[in-house]
Amino acid sequence: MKAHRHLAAPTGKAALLLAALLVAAACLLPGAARAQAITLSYANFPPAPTFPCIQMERWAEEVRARTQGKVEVQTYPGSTLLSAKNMWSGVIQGQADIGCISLGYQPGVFPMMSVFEQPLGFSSATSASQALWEFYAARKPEEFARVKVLTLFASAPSNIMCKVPVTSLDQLKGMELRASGGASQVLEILGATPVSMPASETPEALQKGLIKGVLSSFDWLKDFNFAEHLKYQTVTNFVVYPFAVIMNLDKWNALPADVQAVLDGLSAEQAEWTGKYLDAHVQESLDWSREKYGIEIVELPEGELAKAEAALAVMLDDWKAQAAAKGVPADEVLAEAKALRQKYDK
Ligand code: 3IO
Repeated sequence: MKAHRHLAAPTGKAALLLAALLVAAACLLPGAARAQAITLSYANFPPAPTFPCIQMERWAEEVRARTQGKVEVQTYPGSTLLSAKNMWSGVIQGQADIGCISLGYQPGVFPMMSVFEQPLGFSSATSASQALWEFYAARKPEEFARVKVLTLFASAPSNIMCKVPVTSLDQLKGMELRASGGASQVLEILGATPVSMPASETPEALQKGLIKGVLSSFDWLKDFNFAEHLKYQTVTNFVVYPFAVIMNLDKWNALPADVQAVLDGLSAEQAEWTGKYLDAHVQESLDWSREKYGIEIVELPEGELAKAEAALAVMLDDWKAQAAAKGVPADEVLAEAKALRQKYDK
């Protein structure tokens, strides 16, 4: 017994030493940083395979890597934390730390940035996204004062995906098509019947027969599997849909300065990354849809597109009047947005 106790003492000391060494070693591992990690929730409204969620996952990974694991981002795609309509207020109130909004879902809330919902003629998601970010960074519009804007990006130019081939503008008369914001206004002006709703509610509307098609970018065909029912694609390139990634302001202010610097350092890059991802993905989506469902591209006669463009000129006048009524220097802002399109849309 005595010998046993005698032997047990050094074993206990060795165990303590070993434990101390393990703790010291753990401090050198990234796991230790995780123990004191900041966790941020990031809500998104459309399903996980769609581009707003693809860019969310990319952002989350970049943030993890660039903060050496100090910041963990918990992502919630598919309206699992906040729906499209609750996103703006939900982030302001702190139900999610970060959220992704499509500006067109809340007409009137963004009197300045809604210039990017107008028919400015952007030809890609990349150029529109770069223009959006540069404009925002230079102007810091008052309408975003209650949140921190982490990045901005845009959809690709929108086209008509439809159950029937649309070969003339006349055919649009009275046709129920889903859109939002500026894109809904386009449909209205062209005599169609816009049915405004978030992207995330569209599959159900299509299934119920409430709409004949949608006006958005071609990534929808694959990511919402709409190529199965919307076989006819009319290329119009009318408008893009601008998006913003917003963060709760108190949460932002509570972040350490080095983390804030990492997030700020990602903003412009993330805008461009997302645009490039989407432009490439639109091509993939079209190829996939042709292969799997035999979709058809319908060309509007040249004269028809010119006619549409001329009709849409009133949108800019409308926008200017509404923006000016809210104190926005509308002429200046419109000129800037157009100049940025020229700069990036080579
Ligand atoms: C869009 C929105 C959610 C998921 C994929 C998407 N591709 C293009 C858009 C733009 C749009 O139609 C919208 O409602 O924001």
